[in-house]
Amino acid sequence: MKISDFFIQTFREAPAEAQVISHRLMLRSGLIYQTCNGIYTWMPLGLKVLSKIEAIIAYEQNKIGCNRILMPTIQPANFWIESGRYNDYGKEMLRIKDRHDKDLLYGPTHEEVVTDLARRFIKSYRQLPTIFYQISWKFRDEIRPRFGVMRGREFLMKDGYSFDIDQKSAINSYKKIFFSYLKTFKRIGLKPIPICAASGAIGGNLSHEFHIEAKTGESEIFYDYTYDEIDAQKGIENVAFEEIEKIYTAADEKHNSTTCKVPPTRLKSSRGIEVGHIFYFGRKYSESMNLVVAGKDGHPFFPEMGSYGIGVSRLVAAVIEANHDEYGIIWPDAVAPFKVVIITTQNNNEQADTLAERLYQKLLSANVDVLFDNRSERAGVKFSDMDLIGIPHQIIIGAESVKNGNFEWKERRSGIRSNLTFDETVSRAAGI
Ligand code: P5A
Repeated sequence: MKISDFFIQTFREAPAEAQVISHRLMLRSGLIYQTCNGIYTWMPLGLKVLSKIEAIIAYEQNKIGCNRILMPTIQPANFWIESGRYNDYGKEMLRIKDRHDKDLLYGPTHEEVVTDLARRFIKSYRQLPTIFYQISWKFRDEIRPRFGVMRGREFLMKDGYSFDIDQKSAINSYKKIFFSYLKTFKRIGLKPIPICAASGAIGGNLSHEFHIEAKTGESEIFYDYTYDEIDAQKGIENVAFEEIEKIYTAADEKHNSTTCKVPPTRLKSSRGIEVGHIFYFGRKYSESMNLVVAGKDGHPFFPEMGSYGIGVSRLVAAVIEANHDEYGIIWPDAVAPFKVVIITTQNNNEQADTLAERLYQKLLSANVDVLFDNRSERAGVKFSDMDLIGIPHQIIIGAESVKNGNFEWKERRSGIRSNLTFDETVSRAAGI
């Protein structure tokens, strides 16, 4: 994409009410625009990042056999009356009446809708286990929307729902998602910390939150240092669930410093952003909404269910919280809106323009996601804009390039510069 064709606008300052760094950087680099309180428009640059995160999540979900669907954002109230949650949900639920005076709502989550779907399509134990998922917009009329898309009112969630014949099988599905989530977050370039969110795995509820450490995280998290050691040694996603469960983790009110058995020297406390939350809740919805399936012995039974959420739009903010410096965002390669940017420092120089255009065309044909900053701005303006929007690799065409046809390759994160020939530049870019 040539920047002359790309709708992008950067700002030197963020509004004072934007307090946390990710919110400030998202506004300054024009990723999002606040349409109204807690409700955002995703601008071209922001949408590219959001879509890349979405694609990674969908890929990992499909890989473990989850079925992607798309349920409506608007739901009938009667499902929620059936499940018993209509009144409990309170003011966070946006309630709507249609022209026939029917009660509708903008879905804050989809357990009810998916259970209704299952009671129409899942009739036999042979169809189990089944996992459905979607990536869709939710609305929660949060009392205090804040920090931009971190806590919005309308936000993008990946929500998944599992149906199993019994508890053993349900816990299996739960574990499958648990590990898939660890891999997903790592592929996005983050370090996830699963925090046990409920006690008594067997016989009751099971729940984990996935946190990303950041100074501005809304939750306080505590965990045994062993987690970091094991993760560094083997990668936490390669460790058995039972082993991970033995490592002490707790968030906020669940942590009790007097009863906690981890010695203070091994207890890490930091702040976390909750980017995922998974639940095993048994027959809560299948029973209340009468989802009945024929068993092997011919007897009908209520399937065991779980639900699994990732805050997709919140992840964009979390990635920035974990990847920035004083100049701006530093996107991990996997989710960068563009992987490389071509910057020419030589304005009104035909040779430089020709060289830049030739490189740009070559990178396009090599399928490189490239941005070409072809503005006739001062080099300093281009550098600070590109540092701000965080393209991870910069190819600089300077005075020397015009003479020898070589480029300077600069890594946004480390600042390391190298001199490369035309061909070396192309193959390095194609290899990212
Ligand atoms: C699990 C999937 C659920 O809703 N039902 C379907 C379950 N869980 S949750 O924890 O309430 O939400 C899942 C994830 O969504 C993100 N999230 C938000 N992101 C931005 N703004 C919000 N207001 C918001 N609320 C929740 C979080 O990442 C959460 O883990």
